[in-house]
Amino acid sequence: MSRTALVTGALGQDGSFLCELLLGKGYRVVGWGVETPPPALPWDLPGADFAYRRLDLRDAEAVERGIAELAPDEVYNLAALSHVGRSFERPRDVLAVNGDAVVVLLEALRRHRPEARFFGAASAEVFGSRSGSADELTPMDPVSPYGASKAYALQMTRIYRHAFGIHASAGIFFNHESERRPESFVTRKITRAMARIARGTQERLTLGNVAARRDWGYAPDYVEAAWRMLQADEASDYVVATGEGRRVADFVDAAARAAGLELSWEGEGLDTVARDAAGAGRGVGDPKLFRPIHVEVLVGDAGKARSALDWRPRVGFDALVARMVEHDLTLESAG
Ligand code: G4F
Repeated sequence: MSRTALVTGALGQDGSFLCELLLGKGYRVVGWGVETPPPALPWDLPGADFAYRRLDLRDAEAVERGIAELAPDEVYNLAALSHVGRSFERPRDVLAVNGDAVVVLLEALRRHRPEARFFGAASAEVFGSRSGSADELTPMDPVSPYGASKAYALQMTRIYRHAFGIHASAGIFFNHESERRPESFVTRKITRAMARIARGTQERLTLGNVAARRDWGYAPDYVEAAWRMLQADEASDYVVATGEGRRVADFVDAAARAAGLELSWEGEGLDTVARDAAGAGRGVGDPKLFRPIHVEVLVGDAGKARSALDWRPRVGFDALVARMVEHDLTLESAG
């Protein structure tokens, strides 16, 4: 009999890739989310056993009933308010969705389905800025409401594992991107802008802190790690990362090159400008895009996921950027 997986945040970047992965493995998949589904889903394949339900995780009664009725074998919690910058403007909503709602789910499992396996998406933001790379033993020191909400959820996941014996794992995901990323995140903002600049439909790109260094991987690799965590005998926490840190400016350069442009940089901070070969400013600083507190460097050490789960990122930085730019050039050509 096929296993039933519940995926929260099913229509987001990670949720959609995970639904595809699970359907490909023959699971019956139920997605929960707060969005209205588009007429065609990316995983609308013949024979796919998928159902979507609008459900807000802050509604504890609906979650309890939903878990009791569905009796899932695996639960993947990917629902989140995931924008770090915006979390400074909506801290209470962020804590409710990314923190409290995780406890609502874990509590529903404890009461109605304790044998189910649970995956929670934690985040590199739990660490705050690091000078070296972070692993599972690195102390948490979040500096944004988003990071604090994820640190709370991660710790509650550990508590449900140790106190109640729930098979509850957390993936401490570093940045993971794809052609499904919304433009509110810097990578997709850059690749769409470079595609438009190359096609002459956009003049320039505005940016915040281009010196920030991130560890960027490809989202489908990360949801594969989540699935592997729930197949392991023991639940645990795992850093999921590539181990390579690049600056936002490096991402801009790589995306520009992939779109056929060559940029050179001048100035620092707000005065940073990236110019093209003709001297036109194509990347410029915007004070609104700087955050109240910056996390300058986030790089992860995924050694534990490598050895315990046999997990490795398959798509590296250059291939990721090339893939996203190619997708966005095609979008631009299609009009
Ligand atoms: O793309 P970002 O908004 O991602 P951020 O803040 O690193 O968060 C992402 O990764 C986390 C894991 O490390 C996740 F937990 C989280 O949910 C999300 O997926 O920004 C990346 C960097 C930041 O330093 C930001 O300040 O880019 C800098 N940046 C510079 N200009 C910008 C911009 N970020 C955005 N969103 N937009 C800009 O114009």
